[in-house]
Amino acid sequence: MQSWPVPAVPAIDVDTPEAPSALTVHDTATGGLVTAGPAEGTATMYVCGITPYDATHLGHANTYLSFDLVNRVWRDLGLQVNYTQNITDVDDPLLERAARDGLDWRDLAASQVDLFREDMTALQVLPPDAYVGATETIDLVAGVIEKLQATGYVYQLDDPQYPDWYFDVSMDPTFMDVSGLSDDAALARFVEFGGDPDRAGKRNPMDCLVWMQARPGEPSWPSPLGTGRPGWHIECTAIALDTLGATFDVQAGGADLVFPHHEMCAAQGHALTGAPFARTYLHSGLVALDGEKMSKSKGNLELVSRLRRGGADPAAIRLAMLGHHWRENWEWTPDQLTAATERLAAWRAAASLAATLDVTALVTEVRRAMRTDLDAPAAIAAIDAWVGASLSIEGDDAEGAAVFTRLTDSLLGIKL
Ligand code: 5CA
Ligand code: ZN
Repeated sequence: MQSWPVPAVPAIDVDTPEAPSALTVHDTATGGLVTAGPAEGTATMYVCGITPYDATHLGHANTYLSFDLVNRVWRDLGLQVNYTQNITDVDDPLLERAARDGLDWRDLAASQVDLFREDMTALQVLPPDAYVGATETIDLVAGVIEKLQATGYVYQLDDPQYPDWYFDVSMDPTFMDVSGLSDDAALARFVEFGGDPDRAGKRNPMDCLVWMQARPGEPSWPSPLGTGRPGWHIECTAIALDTLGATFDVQAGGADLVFPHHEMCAAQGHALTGAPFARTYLHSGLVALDGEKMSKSKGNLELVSRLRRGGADPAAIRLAMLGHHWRENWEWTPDQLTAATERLAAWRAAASLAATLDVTALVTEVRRAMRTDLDAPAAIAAIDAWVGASLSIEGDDAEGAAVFTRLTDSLLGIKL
């Protein structure tokens, strides 16, 4: 596991009895707002991490920023947070890219993970408590598959060349509870994400691969299932259960992961423990560029690192992304960075005032917005109004600027 120390987040230190006393968020499985996290103690969250074959684009950054808001709202509510993120550091796209570019797949992964961590640090995204690579958990995953084999949930294909192992989706009654998709829609997405519905010998078309026997020239590890490597979904299932236990609070990722990834994780997790996998499933909106979802495979990317190299203040990049509600699909345009840079300058001017307008009402409004489905655009609007007024009217709150600085740092991750 990689060490990634979590920096201190300042307490806002203001009582706001009128703000909601818990976080409610939009849950994919129920399709409505639910309370996420316990009333006290430790909240637990698993966010699906990167496949490190190319640099962090604004779509990835926006997804980790969205769930950073969950982390920050929980902390502001006085909860401890136990947060896990994986690294899919062995998978087809990574191996294909390394082969294409004549690189060792391990070196490619390590360099992209370093760049991701730099970008996240610059953007003030709080790191996970456990940051776990798939290649570090081969034995753990093989053990989980053996457990599923013992209870009949996984089976070995009768294929003389590649007798791979599959999870039988028809065995788990909770399969499809996360996405609620129709069979046709689910099948189309299954294929889009590399599924193999027509492979001979499968019990059900949508059964997913859990252990792939070694292919020539590809990395593999010895295990009781044969020498090979784990499938994608079972990795996240195993790492989440190992680090957070059964029925943790939140599983999260971009909206592209609802099906099949999170559906499979949930069914496998339920099959393993008999309990719900996560209580709540959160999916952030997808970021587009030039009219299409930003994606490494299509190459229509704007990179956090490129914007930073071009002189953008990372706080302004973050503020530009926060201008979109976390569930919105949106398209990146450079003028958003210009507007965010101006907004940041105004906020910084207010943060250096000797006296401001009363800040307590603003703290209440920002907490209310963030605790109600992570409504960062509403929080920003409230701040803009307060900043505008404080800059034009003489206020008498001598503590206002200091509290305001702690408020934006703590809840929005914007350091003034
Ligand atoms: N390693 C898997 C998850 S286990 C994976 O999906 N990796 S990824 O590198 O492709 O994506 C990392 C995260 O960024 C995922 O949560 C994914 O949903 C999200 N993501 C990818 N593209 C976009 C996009 N254009 N907009 C928003 N989020 C995106
Ligand atoms: Zn995942």
